[in-house]
Amino acid sequence: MAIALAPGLPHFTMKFRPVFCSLLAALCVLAGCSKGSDRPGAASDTSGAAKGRIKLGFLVKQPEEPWFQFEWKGAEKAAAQYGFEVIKLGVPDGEKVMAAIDNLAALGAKGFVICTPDVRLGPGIVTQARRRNLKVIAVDDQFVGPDGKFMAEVPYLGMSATEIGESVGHALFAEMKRRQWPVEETGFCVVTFIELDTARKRTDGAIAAIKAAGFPAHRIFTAPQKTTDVPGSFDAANILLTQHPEVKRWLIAALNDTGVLGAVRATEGRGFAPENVIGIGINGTDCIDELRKQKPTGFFGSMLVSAPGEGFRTAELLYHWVKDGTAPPVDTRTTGIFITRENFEQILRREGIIP
Ligand code: FCA
Repeated sequence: MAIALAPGLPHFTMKFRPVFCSLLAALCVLAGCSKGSDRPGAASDTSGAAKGRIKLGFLVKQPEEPWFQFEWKGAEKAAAQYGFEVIKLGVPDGEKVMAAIDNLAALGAKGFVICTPDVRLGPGIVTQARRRNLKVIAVDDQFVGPDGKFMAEVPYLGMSATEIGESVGHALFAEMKRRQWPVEETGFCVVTFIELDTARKRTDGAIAAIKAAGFPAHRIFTAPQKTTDVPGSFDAANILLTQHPEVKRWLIAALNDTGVLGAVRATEGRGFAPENVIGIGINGTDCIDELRKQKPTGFFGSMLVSAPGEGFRTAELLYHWVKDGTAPPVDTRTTGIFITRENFEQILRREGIIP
């Protein structure tokens, strides 16, 4: 494997360079969310006991994805530990992001962590946040400026995308070898979303690693997904499978578990038996139900990264920044652990991701 499979999560490699109820209800309507602690878009604690506490927002692009629900859980843990309030909002588009920032300010919040629905919203988010005197930390998807470069002035925490992608490539190749698949009957389906840097780096990493291991370049096929959900990747993979009826066995990679799940569903739809499909995802949070299925599917495993760990750490960094003026590290990267049906319950429990 290209990355060390370190024993505990969260693993943070830091690169320091010098480094209330009606109003809330209105906010939730505006942000397209609902109230309740474990549901997407759940709102903050607005009880009397919470008055006077620091309030921080945690905004995520896809609140329906378990990854982001686990990030929220981590942020709530930090809130409980440090005694601040976390306001969780789903922001699936730019309009919802801007409305959420205004409403956070109206609620008296001092800052927010965000996984933006579009990295090119970065400059607008920063301008709006400054105007409202809110501090911002980007999580998962790094802001991109008008010049196409990352906005290094905005503290960021995210995956070591290339390394994690490479680990997927290595693990796919190793499993293919273990099953003794003839290479000439095998294809590598890579569901891509190149618009997003962290996504492109992950799939590029998987391709580079499998090629370096000796898998032929002409048997690697990319399938661009239009939307980063199961239907988006199902459609992308389905087209690819139709174009390559000669392929008898498929290796599958994508930017995350959701991407691989969609492609695995596509192979099922086209009659591939689970033993002729090896899909390896990234996140480790969005494949729990899949790996718990009694009968194995083509979804073989995932690179687990700690979503609760990322949620906890970003919320904690923001809290210290607001409360003590301690600026967060500008760039923090997390690594992964390979999980399969054999070990996932044990590892997820050990990492405190499931009880
Ligand atoms: C992106 C993906 C998420 C998760 C996160 C770390 O935002 O869309 O599924 O992988 O990076």
